[in-house]
Amino acid sequence: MKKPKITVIGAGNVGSTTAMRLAESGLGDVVLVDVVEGMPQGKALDLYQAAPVVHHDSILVGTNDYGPTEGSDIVVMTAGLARKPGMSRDDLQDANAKIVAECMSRVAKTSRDAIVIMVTNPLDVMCEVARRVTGFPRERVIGMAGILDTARMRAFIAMEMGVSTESVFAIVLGGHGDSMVPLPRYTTVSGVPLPELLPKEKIDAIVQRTAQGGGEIVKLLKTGSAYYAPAAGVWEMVDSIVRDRKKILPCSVYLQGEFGLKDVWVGVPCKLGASGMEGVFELKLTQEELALLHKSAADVKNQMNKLPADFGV
Ligand code: A3D
Repeated sequence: MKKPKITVIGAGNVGSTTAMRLAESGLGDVVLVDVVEGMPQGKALDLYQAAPVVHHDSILVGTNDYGPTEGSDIVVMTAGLARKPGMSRDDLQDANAKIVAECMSRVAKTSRDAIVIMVTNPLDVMCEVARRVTGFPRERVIGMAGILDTARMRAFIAMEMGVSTESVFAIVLGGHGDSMVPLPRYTTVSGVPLPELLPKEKIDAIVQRTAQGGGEIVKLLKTGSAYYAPAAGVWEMVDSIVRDRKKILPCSVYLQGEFGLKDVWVGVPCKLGASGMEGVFELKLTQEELALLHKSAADVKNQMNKLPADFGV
């Protein structure tokens, strides 16, 4: 059977780490694309030379053009500027919209049937750029953010309670920004809801740290933003799609009436399988939680409205 072909656009920190995780777990052959001459070729060769040692049969190639990406099953979009200290994700919008539009116009021509996983920030708005430029249905443009946000929350809870991260399950909804909506009520440790396990002040502190989790890493790194955990988030989405696992994962989705929201991208739990985003999982929210989700969606919509009508590609 043919191995899946996965293109990763942007061979920087997130892109190259993603390529490594995908190749080493045998999910498919990987094509790494970047504008910097020689860099994706060098990184792909370096990653491939690890194969005899870490035992995988994935082929990795690097390229500066889209010829080798032709007919990709999955395209992971990581190209674009990353945050530096003092910047918000929205500060990246104008520059990254141009990059995303340019790359997606190439994808639309070379990989018409691909499922696109977006990573470039500001995530939810860049999903809209990809949707408009490719014309792909919402099932095939999906944003990676919620897995990262929930993974951060799970890690903080595990640290606080001294338990395995695997025993912690969390849900974070909303846009990938400061107005994201962590849901402690649906967060459990081995099936027990978090509010029964930790005092409110501790939970509030964890929620706050989760919402600012990206900024915390940017401040520490000083020269860029997080990439190991983001690449793990992409890996989990690709794994669910390639293996048709139908995992329920929090992803940015173009909502069409779910949760009372329409024509806006926000993080919600959805089913990922061989067809891409196979359905939104509409969990029951309290009035207060729903209001927070709508506020977060309004922030995304506000940024979406600042996009140009035409991307010139
Ligand atoms: P970085 O290491 O700078 O890599 C970006 C790469 O994109 C560089 O190698 C550039 O040369 C390349 N690039 C720029 N323009 C193009 C183009 N037109 N075509 C192909 N390649 C191009 O950044 P990074 O990997 O740390 O982050 C990449 C993006 O992901 C940024 O926008 C981050 O903000 C975003 N990001 C999002 C999350 C989410 O959870 C959504 C997490 C981490 C990073």
